[in-house]
This record gives sequence, C-alpha cells and structure tokens, in this order.
Amino acid sequence: MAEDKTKKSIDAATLEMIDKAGKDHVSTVFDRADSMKPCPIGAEGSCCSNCAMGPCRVPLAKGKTETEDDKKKRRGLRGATAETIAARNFTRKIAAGSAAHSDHGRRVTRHFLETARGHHAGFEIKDEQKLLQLAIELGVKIGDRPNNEIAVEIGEILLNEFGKQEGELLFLKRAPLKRQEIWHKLGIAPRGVDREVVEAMHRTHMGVDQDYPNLLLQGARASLADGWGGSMIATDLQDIMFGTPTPALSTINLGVLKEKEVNIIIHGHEPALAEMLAVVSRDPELVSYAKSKGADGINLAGMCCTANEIMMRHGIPIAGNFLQQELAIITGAVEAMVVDVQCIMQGLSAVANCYHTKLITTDDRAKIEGATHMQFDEANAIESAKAIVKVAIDNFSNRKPGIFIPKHKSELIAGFSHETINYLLGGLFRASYRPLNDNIINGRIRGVAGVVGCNNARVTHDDIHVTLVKELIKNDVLVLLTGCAAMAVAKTGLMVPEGAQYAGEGLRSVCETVGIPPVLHMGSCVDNARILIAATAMVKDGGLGDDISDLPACGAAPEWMSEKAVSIGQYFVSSGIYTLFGVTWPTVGSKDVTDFLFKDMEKMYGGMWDFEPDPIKMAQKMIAHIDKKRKALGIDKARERILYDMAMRRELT
Ligand code: MSK
Repeated sequence: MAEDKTKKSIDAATLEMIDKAGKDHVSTVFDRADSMKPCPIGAEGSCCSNCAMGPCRVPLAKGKTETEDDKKKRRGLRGATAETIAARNFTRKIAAGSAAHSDHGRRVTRHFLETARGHHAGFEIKDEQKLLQLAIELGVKIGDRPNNEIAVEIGEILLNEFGKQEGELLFLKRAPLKRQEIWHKLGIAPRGVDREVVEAMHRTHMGVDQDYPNLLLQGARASLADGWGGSMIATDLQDIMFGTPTPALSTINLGVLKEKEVNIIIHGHEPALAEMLAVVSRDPELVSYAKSKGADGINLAGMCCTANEIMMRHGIPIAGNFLQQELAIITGAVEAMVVDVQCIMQGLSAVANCYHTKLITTDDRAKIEGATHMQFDEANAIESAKAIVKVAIDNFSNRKPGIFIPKHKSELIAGFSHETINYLLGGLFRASYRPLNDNIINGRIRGVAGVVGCNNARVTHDDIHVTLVKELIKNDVLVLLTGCAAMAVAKTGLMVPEGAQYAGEGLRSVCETVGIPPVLHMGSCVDNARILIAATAMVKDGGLGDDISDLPACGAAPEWMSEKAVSIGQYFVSSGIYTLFGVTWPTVGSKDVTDFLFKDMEKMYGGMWDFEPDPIKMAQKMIAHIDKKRKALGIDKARERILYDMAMRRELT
C-alpha cells in the first residue's frame, strides 16, 4: 500500500523535502520514527534505570483494572513501587529541563557581566530603560552612575541566583502576592537555581526520596527555579543586551534559503553568537568575499529557538522548526549549519556527510562526532563569527548537483514581548494590560492560552499545533506562542494582522482595532517566562481575580518532546495555570501519580496537568477551563451577551 505522506507533516515544504530525502537515500527522523517504535514501558514511566540492579520494568497490565494487590506486586528489585518510579522519572525530566534552561541563563548572565565590565567587545547595553527598571527592582543605586557600572552590580546579583544556598529567588517577588503565599505555604519557593536541580537529582537517586508526593514537590521547586529563575533571568538580560523585541516583519520556512547565496543556518538556543553572525553576515568585506567566490551574497537564517531570538530582534528569516533541521541540509544549498546547545539532532552529522554542508559546533558543552568544532569566543566575538562565516563562504564552491529549495515561505510578525504588548494595548503614556482585561471582562476575548513547545515525530508535524490554535482563536481565545509551536503556526500565515479573519467575532474586533494578529509570537522557549510576566500583569491590572489561577487562561504543549517542556509545564502548573500536553503522557504507568498531577495539584496550586492528544478535544478542554474561570469571576454573563447577534436577540424576544 502506498505510504500516506500527509501523516508526516501538514507543511508542504517539509513534505517536498521528505520526498527529496527519499530520492537521495538519506535517512531522516521521519524514517526513523517509522522504523523504531517507542519503548512502551519507558513511555509510561515504568522503567527504572537508577541503579545497576536494573533496569527494572514495572509496566501496568493492559486491558484490566489494577487492584490494590496487583499494585503491590509491581515493584523493582529494591522494592520501589510503580508510583515511586514514575514520580522519580517525572522529577528527573523536570530537573534536566530546568538545568538546560538555567545553564543557558547562567551563560547569558556571565556574558552580560563581562559585557558590562568591558571584556566582551562588540556587545553593549541596548535597552537602557529595562536596565534601569531592573536596577530599581533589585535595589541597585542608579544616581549618576554609568550604565555599565549599574549593569555590573545587576550581573553579580543575578549570577548569585544560580548558586544561592539560602533564602529564595529574587524574581519570585514579581508574582502576585497570593501566588507567593501559596508557594510559601507549600514550602516550594525555590532557593538557588542550582540547589533545586541538584536536590531533585539527589532525591531521585537510589534509596533517597520514596514518597511520590514529596518527590513531585521537589519537581515543582526545580521547575519554579527555571520559570521564575534561570529562564526569567535569561530573558531579561538578553533583552537588556540585545534589545527588547518589538514587532518585526520576517519570513519563515525552507523557502527562505537562497539558491545563489551562501546559506548559513544558525541553530540552537544561545543568542550571543547569533547576534554577532547577524552583524558580520552584513559586513561589506565578507559580502564581497562571498561574491568573489561566485555567490550573490550571504543569507543567514535561523532554526529552532535561536531563530526566534534573531528574527524578533533583527527580522532574520527562519528556515524552520525542530523537525525541519535535517531537511534544510537536504536542500543541498546550506553551506554551514552552525549549532550551539539544545535540540540539535545527532542525525545532522550523518545528513551533512551526504551533502557539502559543514556542520559547525560552537559551544564546548555540545560537541558532535563528525562536526567541525569552532569554539565561539565571546571575548573575540567578531573574529569568531567572521571565521565561521568565512568557512561557509569557502564551502560555496563545493556544492553538489541536485539542489532543491522548496518555494514555500510565509510572512510573520513577531516580537510581542511583555513590554510591546503593554505599549500596543495602552500606548506610550498609559502602557498597561487594562484594555486586554477590559476585553476579557466584556467577553470580546474569552480568555488567553499559552501554546508552547516542540515538534514530535510521533505525530503529524505541526498539525496538532495548528489545529489547536485555529480552534482556540475561532472561539475568541487570544493565543500567546513561543518556541517551535510559534513557528508551526507562523508557517500557516496566521501570524500577521490578516490572520484575524480566522478569529471569532470578538477577538477579531480587538485585533483589528489594535492591529495585531490573533496569535502573538513571544519568543523562544526560555521566553516562556514572558508568559508568566504577562499573566502577572493581567492580575495586577485588576478585575480578573487576585492570582494567576483566577485568570481565564491555560497552557498547552501539544507536540512536546523535550525535558525542557516538562519543566515549563510544571512551572506553569505551579504558577496556577491549567496545562495540557499532547502526544504521550509520561506517568501513565502509575494511576496514583497521574491523579496527583491531574487532580491533587489543582487543590495545591490552582493549576494542574492534563493530557489530550486530539487537538480539537484539547481546545474544548481549554475553553471549558476558561469558561469555568469566567464563571468563578462572575463575567460569564458578559460572554453570553456578546455571542448573541441581532437575529438571535429577535428570536429570544
Ligand atoms: S527549540 S525545546 S524543540 S520548542 Fe526551543 Fe523547539 Fe522544543 Fe527545542
């Protein structure tokens, strides 16, 4: 039977490149997803490999309801129950995700500090206003001190947040007071970022914490250290150094590659190198060097979250999201794929070997066999970036026949930082979320959803994101997007003001008045901290309760795959947000643990987890939650009124 290609992706460019990969006999993640099925025991969280007496497998018996007796029998060699094993695995995922975001945050903070000290030439403080606001928040004296001096003090304070042993993270104070009280009552206000990650790893070690609710509390602590710590610090300092994003027009999808230019793709998560590549790729000397090699110019494009960072700040086009990384090389037109950390598939090396593409690693924390390593030196950033671009230019003449670049690309407007939303809604002198709150209260906007996270080759690429988001905006839910989810939606052309035509009447009217798309791109995966700040701003502007959990709001990662997504999901939940995952649920092996995450957490945090692989049903669950919150706030009647058109009113009377 002929293979149904459309099951692999809804994106035409992706499908064309999967075809080309087949013709070129190159294996991609899409092929490997067909040939290798996921381990069912690991997928349900019932495999423990934390000591050398295992791995112990304690799978849930399929097709029958588990009795208490059955449950007692499901134990590893050490006697660990299925509950302990599932909770340990879940907590370790959070710890790994929190560590990834926070180690990124630490690198950004060190770079910020060295820039302020004048040791990282080529970088500077771009957003003075945000710097001074942060100084006031952290109690750093401003007076007539130069910006760099203020920045040094800020950098030292924030670098200390990672290794802090006592007290609690400073940015927790940004949350609504009621939220802070909940964290204190439960004892989960994180201390230092590293301390919580280390403690999560310790507690999940063989023979330590064996009480699943207690393990999951540490998971919550480690996740909050990410959302309100490492990630939030990274976002703030990146904004100060590279500029707070404002709406930028750009293009997205593999069609942004150019046949006659030297194509360089920057892929990963660290923005410092990407920022410098954005500068040097326009350097007249390098452009004329590229011309001397027969190219028309240099074309820099992004992949994954680095793409989000440089697109928002420089309008640099995006070549694609997570599942498109191998496909970009398969065009045969990429001279260099430059990678740093996170979400870089090892398969890139084998794919690059089939073409002329140079795979260049740039971060000593992430090397790949078969790649060329060119360490990015922030102290010599311009030279480092120029050397990389030169390698790419020199590789142009090595192109092989059979280049094919799909034509598909879409326009998008991104750069909706918290500050930009504030300004767009309220204007320069009255910048606030008041108009958003008012439109939620009067029912034009039903609620707000944060849709975030990855692609996952176990489901149709981009499909779940796009179907979910279309259903949400059709029902007047304003959608905030980050990461690969944002790119999936942008490729469908929804991320321009004209996208409002797909929104419900209420949301459309607001988008048309303000001139914004119905789906707002807020940045990369570390920028999910912006969603926490936006939610807090909505609470503080009044009329929608006194905590994040009161808001008619929810979150989803419909195509998640990375441990970072689990950390993000947990910090959303621990911040009071109902959060759904698609694809697969990692604790299915323990009903007690799953019930704790899906039900008990609501009583503790006001937010809880849920799982729904079907995007329409996921949207319905999210809308039902939003309506539940509207009712609790007493604004459900306003919502009903707005839905009644004249014909319906006449009918009523
Ligand atoms: S890149 S973590 S696949 S969003 Fe941030 Fe995309 Fe998920 Fe990586």
